[in-house]
Amino acid sequence: MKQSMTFIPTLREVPADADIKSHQLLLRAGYIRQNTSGIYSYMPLAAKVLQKIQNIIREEMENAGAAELLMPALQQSELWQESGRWYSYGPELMRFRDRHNREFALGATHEEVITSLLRDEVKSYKRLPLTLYQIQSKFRDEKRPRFGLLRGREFIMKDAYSFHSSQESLDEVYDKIFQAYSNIFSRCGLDFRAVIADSGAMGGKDTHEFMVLSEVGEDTIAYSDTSKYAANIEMAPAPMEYEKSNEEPKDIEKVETPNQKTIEEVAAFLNVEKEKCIKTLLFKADDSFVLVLVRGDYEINDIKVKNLVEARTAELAAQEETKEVLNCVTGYVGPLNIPTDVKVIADYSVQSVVNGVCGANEENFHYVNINPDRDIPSIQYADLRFIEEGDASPDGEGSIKFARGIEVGHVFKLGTRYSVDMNAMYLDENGRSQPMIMGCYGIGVSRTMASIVEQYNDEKGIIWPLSVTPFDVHVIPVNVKSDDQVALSDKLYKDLKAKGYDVLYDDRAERAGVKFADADLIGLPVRITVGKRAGEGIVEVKFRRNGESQEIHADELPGLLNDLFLR
Ligand code: 9G3
Repeated sequence: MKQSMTFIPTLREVPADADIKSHQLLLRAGYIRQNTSGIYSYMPLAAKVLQKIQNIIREEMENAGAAELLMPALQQSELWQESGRWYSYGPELMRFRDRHNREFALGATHEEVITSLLRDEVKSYKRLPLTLYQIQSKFRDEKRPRFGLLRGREFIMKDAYSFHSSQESLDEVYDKIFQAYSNIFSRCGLDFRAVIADSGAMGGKDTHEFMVLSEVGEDTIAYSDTSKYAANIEMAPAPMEYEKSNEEPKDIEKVETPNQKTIEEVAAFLNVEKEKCIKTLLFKADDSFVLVLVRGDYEINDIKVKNLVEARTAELAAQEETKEVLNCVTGYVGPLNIPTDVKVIADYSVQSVVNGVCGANEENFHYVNINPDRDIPSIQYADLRFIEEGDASPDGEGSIKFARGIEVGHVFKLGTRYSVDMNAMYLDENGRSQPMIMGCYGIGVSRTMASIVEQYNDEKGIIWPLSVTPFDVHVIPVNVKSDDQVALSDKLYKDLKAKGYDVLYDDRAERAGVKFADADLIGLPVRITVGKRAGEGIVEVKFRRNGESQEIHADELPGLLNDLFLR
């Protein structure tokens, strides 16, 4: 491709509202342009990278036994009403009416569509298992799109769905696709971890997220410093055992703690360690309230609360709700004398509190010498806190460290959540009608491209791995007015293309410095500069990865490229 023919609008300066490397570089190197908040155009170079990533995905999904199809982005609301999600999703689901005033959603995901498609086609267990996938734009009206392609409102996803007549079959396909994902992200050159994850609103049991390690990642991964254990911090189990002091239990006392609300304030005011305090927070789980206790030096994990009480959502109750339910302002809430219909659950760490402090459910008062086993009736203990760095790894090997990650893949065992609601049945070997068992598997394709840039860049620009680079070789004549340089460049362009290399030919009448700066930004793996010694057939080859360069005769190029591209 000649640069005078294609469209690579590079920028000299860093765009103002781009905060992370991949967003800055994809803009500056002319790969993307923002149309409006969270919505981008993929320019020619990005279109080629996306093609390469998608082809890697296609190869691996085919190996895993999945067939590619393409579903509509326009989804009739009736399908989402059948699954109940028309009402459970809020403004994030982009909805509109057609000319006949019928309601539609723009596809945020395709569980409803694929399930309705298969329920009409699959009647017998003999037709299962079936794994289908598509690569298509998805639409989610994010409240705060940010970080360029990492959190957009229109993005490219590979979404796959599998259908089974047994749990074993689902387990088998899940493992195959799990392996396919590992292959895909490895082939893209990414440093990633597969982590145990929470299924969110999707329900179902097993689920893993594929996380690219990056400081700009929104997720926190808890991983063992000596084993392969890794989990989204939302899910990582915290220890159950805690040391308990052997001091004698004393009698409860109510003490005045004027304006002392936080654990820090109360602990300082009463001159006790945070470990001696019990943090009590009221949560709203779906439509009921639950009182959650945790030792003062830990934080409550709302995902664990949600999963324990099997709610769709669980979040901190609002101030006025706390006032209403416990007749007390936050900061003085405690587990004593609370309404009997409010369930009390406590993190295991609370069991280690002896003669502790807790709110008195009365403004400006706390209790001291609380001993949970003695004083707090019907308490249910569970793992409810966030794991912390230094905690023992849940697999018993090593201790936990944190890293930030960008979620580029997520695989789920859905079970029959959609097939029951949408009546997607099949006849089993005994002729009995059964709901299909499902799995679903997603990759953020545009997010994967941005993640690669996050992991492969330097101060001059992008450094594409060979597997996904938009072009293999950048041919740059220093001076397009020199006949020798143009003749040799034309020859190289022709010969290398004939040998199957993707060549970008910078034939622009620009100053050398501009061409070299653009080449560094664009980030192709090999740059061939055709300069003063073109007459002798000598060119300079420079590798973008390590900056090494050498002068060689043009005839030696195919051999050298052969070695590099292993062709
Ligand atoms: C929506 C909106 C946003 C959503 C969803 C639905 C996330 C939604 C979860 C999934 C699960 C899997 C198939 C590919 C892999 C992921 N955000 N999810 O269902 F309507 Cl607005 O998408 N789907």
